[in-house]
Amino acid sequence: MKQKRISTNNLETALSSRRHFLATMGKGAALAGLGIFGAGSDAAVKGLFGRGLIPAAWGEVEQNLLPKPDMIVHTENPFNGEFAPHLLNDDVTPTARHFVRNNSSIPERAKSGDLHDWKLTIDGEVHKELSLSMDDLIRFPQVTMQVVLECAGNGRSLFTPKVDGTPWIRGAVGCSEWTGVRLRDVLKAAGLKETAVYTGNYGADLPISSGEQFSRGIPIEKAMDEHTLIAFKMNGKDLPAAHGFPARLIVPGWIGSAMQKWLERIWVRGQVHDSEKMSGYSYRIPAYPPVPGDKPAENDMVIATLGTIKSLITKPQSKASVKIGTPVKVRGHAWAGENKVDKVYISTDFGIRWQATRLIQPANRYAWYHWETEIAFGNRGYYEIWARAFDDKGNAQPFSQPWNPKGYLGNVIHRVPVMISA
Ligand SMILES: Nc1nc2c(c(=O)[nH]1)N[C@H]1C(S)=C(S)[C@@H](COP(=O)(O)O)O[C@H]1N2
Ligand SMILES: [Mo]
Repeated sequence: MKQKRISTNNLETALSSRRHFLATMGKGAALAGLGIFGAGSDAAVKGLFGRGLIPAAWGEVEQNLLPKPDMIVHTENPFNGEFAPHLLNDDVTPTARHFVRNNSSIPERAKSGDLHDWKLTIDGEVHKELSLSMDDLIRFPQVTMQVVLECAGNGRSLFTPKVDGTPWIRGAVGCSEWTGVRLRDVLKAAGLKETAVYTGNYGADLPISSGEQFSRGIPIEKAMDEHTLIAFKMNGKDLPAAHGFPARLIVPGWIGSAMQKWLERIWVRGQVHDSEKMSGYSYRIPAYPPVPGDKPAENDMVIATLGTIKSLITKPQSKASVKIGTPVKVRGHAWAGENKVDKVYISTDFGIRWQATRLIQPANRYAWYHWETEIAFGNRGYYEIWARAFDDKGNAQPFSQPWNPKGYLGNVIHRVPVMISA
């Protein structure tokens, strides 16, 4: 694990883009090599080339390194990949272990870390249309917080009957540290009209084949929440290409698709945003539990917004084999949308008996909670460790989950098989 960590750190540096530095350092610094030095402390790179000799191309190749090591890659274009739960044990998810979910290709600007001419436009139901450069944006008060980011489709492969879409297992979730400015400060600067009800968020990624550009939105109340951010840093470094360089939304407690990457425009709307990805069966769930396998009418679908109560077992690793009587550390995370996690219970006998775990409070609201306990098995055999989280509003993870046509918001309990030997 120690060894792994080291390579992870290097990778993280390599993945981080070099641009924000360029923006803030002004024109003189727009020499590519200088940007690389500024962005990081990649010991491996410095060791190889020495200060002053790093080729500009190095950073550009490395920062776009996908897949990340040990990633389970579902598709390469668009790029979609996740990690097995035991690789997500860190308190704060390193950039190198954060899943990537793209609906289309990563924009060229993000790949090259180019801020030239980048502007964030705020228009629509505002008194004053804004067109902000990165220099303008970073002048708003900055906020740093850890936030759980989970794809609404995480767990999709666990639905029965099977549903279409990227077959996420359990790893399309992470909790990294994000730095940005409050969306509400920016919206206030533009001056919201009375008629503003929703945002329509647009990024620089264009569709790979046909259809509309990926665009989603959030209600004005959530946009004006003090925790909703326009982020430009992930884990202390400029946003990597894959995670939305140069800016993205962070909408705590909501599904990942609300967190627009490669952000370029926030269109303040006088109605619920009606883009393709807000309509039909996209990021929408039935208003009632349908018969599994049935396709409810489009009119019966409602927009998916909040995340659900959920937990992940990050230790032990699936299929670990352990000797009778040896203490086993069990650990994981839990999160609950906008609610609080109240407790996490585990069972090692298929749900007959349950025991409480020690719950560790989150670093800040919307970060994930951690939980841990130690158990020993008194007999040999095949066991499963089950974890079940409860929130403060009376919700718990189900054993068998209600079905929906696109496999969104799955939160069935996590089960980790272990073999106990004599
Ligand atoms: N512009 C843009 N933003 C986007 C997406 C996208 O395809 N394009 N995918 C969304 C979805 S569905 C998720 S789950 C998150 C994933 O963020 P990550 O790749 O940083 O983990 O980004 C969201 N923001
Ligand atoms: Mo997603």
